[in-house]
Amino acid sequence: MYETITYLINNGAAWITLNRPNTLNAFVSKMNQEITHAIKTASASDEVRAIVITGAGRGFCSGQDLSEVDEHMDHGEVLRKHYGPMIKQIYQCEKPIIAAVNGVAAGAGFSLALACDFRLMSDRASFLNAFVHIGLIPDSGNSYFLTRLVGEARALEISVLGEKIKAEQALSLGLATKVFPADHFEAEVQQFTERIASMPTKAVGLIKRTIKAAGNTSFQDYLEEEAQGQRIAGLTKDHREGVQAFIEKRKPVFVGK
Ligand code: T3D
Repeated sequence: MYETITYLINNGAAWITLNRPNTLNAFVSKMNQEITHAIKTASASDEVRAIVITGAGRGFCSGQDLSEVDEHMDHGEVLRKHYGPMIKQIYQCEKPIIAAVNGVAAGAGFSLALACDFRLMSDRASFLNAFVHIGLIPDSGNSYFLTRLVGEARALEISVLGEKIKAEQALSLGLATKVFPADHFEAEVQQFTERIASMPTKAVGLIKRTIKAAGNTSFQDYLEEEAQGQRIAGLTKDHREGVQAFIEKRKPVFVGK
């Protein structure tokens, strides 16, 4: 069904693999569209309780395919039409999204990883805010996410200097959630994903929503967002199961509803 990505569901998780390994999975507009579609599909599926985005071969994603760039291109329109909708779909997704960064994530590939909720990195992976090296500015939500993660001063350094950030450095900067040795990377990602997919999925989505509200609204509006979220969480089967399991002194079995 897809040409530039693969999509499969396994054990409650949707796995989206960027599949243009000869270019380290560079973006072409078809790939933007297919990722957007796959996230939408996963968001709507009752089977899916976590989403993983990773890359085929030795790279995660090298950003825009530079062989497709020419001087007649309106970069603003490319963003409005292709990158913006993809990043928005990720940002608005209520299910947890994990970037399994198996190799280099450069340019909009870095932005894609930043838009996700968790960034698991192989110790051979790296981030590169490559835009400045081709005379562009970070796009696809890059500065929005980066500034929130590392603060203005660091975001400026990372964006203007455009230096490669290795996995361990990414971890100490708060850009990576966890770093795993390349040899066990897939197994560790699988295990982490299973853990996330077995959580109370509705509550996780509502946690995402309230944390976003915390950074973007007044305290009064935040308190209202929190009250609305807790009301919804309190009506879930998983809330009842969590309380019941506590009383019965057993591990809860959440169903994501
Ligand atoms: O309209 C708009 O354009 C707006 C949107 C912009 C979004 C953006 O993402 S702009 C930023 C675009 N990306 C870059 O500038 C990164 C370019 N790539 C690199 O700097 C390096 O390739 C990497 C640091 C990512 C990896 O370096 P390395 O040494 O590990 O690998 P390599 O040898 O450079 O690349 C391997 C192959 O992938 C190579 O092809 P070949 O020689 O084996 O046939 C290389 O040409 C290809 N490749 C890597 N990145 C891209 C690419 N091909 C097309 N586009 C790429 N972005």
